[in-house]
Amino acid sequence: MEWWRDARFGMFIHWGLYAIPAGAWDGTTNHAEWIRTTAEIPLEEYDQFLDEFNPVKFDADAWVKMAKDAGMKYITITSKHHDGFGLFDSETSDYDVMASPFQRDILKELAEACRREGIKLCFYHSIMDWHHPDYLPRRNWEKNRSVEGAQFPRYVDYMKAQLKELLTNYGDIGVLWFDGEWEDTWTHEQGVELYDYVRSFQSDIIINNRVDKGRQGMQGLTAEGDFRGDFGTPEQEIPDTGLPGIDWESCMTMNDHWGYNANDSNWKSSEDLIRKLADIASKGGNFLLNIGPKADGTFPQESIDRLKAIGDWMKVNGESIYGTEASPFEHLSWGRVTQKEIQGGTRLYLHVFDWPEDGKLRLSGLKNDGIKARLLANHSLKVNVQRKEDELVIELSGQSPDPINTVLVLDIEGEPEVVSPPLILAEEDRFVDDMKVSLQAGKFEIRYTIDGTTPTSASDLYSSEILITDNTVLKARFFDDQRPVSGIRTQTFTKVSMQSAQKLSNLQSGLNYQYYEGDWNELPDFNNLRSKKSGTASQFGVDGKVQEEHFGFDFTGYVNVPENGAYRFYTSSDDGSRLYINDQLAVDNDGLHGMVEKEGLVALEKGYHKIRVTFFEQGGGDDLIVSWKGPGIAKSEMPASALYRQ
Ligand code: FHN
Repeated sequence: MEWWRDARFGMFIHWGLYAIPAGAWDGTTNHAEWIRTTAEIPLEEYDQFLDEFNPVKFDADAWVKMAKDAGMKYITITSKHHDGFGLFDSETSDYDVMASPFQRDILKELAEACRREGIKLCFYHSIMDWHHPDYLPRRNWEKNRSVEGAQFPRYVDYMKAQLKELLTNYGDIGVLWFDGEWEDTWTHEQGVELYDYVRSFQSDIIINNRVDKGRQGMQGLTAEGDFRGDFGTPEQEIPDTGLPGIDWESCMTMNDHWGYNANDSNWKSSEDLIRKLADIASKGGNFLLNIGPKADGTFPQESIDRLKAIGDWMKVNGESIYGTEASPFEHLSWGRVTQKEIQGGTRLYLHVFDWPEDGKLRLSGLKNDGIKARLLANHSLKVNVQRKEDELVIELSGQSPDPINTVLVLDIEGEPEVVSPPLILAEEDRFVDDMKVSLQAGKFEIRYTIDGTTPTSASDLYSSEILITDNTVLKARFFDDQRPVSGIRTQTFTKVSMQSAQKLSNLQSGLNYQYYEGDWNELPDFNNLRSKKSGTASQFGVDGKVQEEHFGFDFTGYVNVPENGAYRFYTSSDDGSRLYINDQLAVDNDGLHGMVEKEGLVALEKGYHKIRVTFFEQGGGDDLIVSWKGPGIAKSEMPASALYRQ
């Protein structure tokens, strides 16, 4: 993994037949690499693109040079996306670039250009295949595409044969980036076997976690268990914090589409992309930034412009990204930090997004001495550093040299010794009667206040749980021999009034539900729709579904809460869901997404409260899990024993 961790920054390329329609079909323009499915194009109609694929302006050297000049160290290109079309010369298929007018092995040309430029070539390969007759399931709208004779194991053999070609005909491959692993026909056992199969051809190759079944939705990290995959794959998102001991790579589009969409003008700014790169590196992750080339083989100009701007920044500041590790600090208001070991100490790179107006950049909780500071871009411009209590105050004169991200270098002796503020450990930030709060013990004493004032050496010394009985602003700070050595942790606790329970009789266990069918991109108003069927269920979930996709549920009933208190409700769903308590929206988890969890807090009196959950599934995986947490209840799936209906 070393080259990959050092690289930190790569180019994703989504390219294939779908670049020809460029997102448009039958009057709609929001398609891209999924167009055969999202526009429900029958196979024979989609295959017309095979005869049109002729990217005469394709120039592998130009692509690789743009990636290299942008500071990218590897390229991950779609050898085959879900539509089944191969960008390479495959002996096992006639559905590849050699069957198109272009008749050149694109991946071969790219492999040679990468070798010339010292860029690692990586392949994205989709397990899901909407073209091969043996792949199952079919798309649910492909009513007239028979499954007669389809044998999934034979498809797996075909996929493995293509992977063998990719792993033996194109030289060293850095990463195999699998995708499309979410359908039920692909199993954990097959994932394990495929991981080992790939490694049998190139023992040093890195394989992402979508080879197996452990990837958790778009947040992309691998679930507990023996799932295969060398790194997690957050998609279109960046984890909130670093993830010690976990390798991960955030993949992201420059606009809203992976494959080329001629109508998509929602481009992220170069500033945003440069800051995202620093943010990701400051959390110890890699950034895989996507290009969707056009049908003629060129990159969109907007992509070229952004690659150039990122490259200009990387030429000056690349060392603050390459080979760095995650920040030793918690969230910083003004920017990010990356770090690298140097002779006798550590080099901290301070990525300053927001230049301090008063010229004083503050860095709290660093106990190390022997600090030397300078601008990365201008070695001669020394920077003065003062220590004020736990803070380092770095004096910056004049305007920011780079308003997007100016990098300062702080060289310190030894490893960084950072004292983050004490953790405030509380079940909730709202309570009904009272609540107990504890502070994380550490090697230093904790002084705290509950009136919102700054803790000093004269403030209360923390020794045991703090009882909160009214609205409170709690502030806590570490002290070493009367001297503050950390910043201040602040948390507000609010006293809330409970919703009254309902007096109910002749209840039965379980829930009522209405089941609907339709094609939605967000939760519809089920009250305005005619349901396909109604029923009862012991718990929330999708067991009552009739078809695999394009369906929804509207569950209603009562939840019996055992104690007065603040309850946190959660829905985890693919796709969207909402949860209401006593007809008030408590959790809004709407939208098209993988299994994503959202939550909400409600203060409730002991007894019965009305609960309603709405849910829809458009396509791909589907599931709905409703959980709760409250007085005496650890976070858990809401049990059938708590659910009632009239
Ligand atoms: O369905 C694909 C999508 O087309 C694209 O390839 C992204 C990029 O990783 N992955 C899947 C969606 O999660």
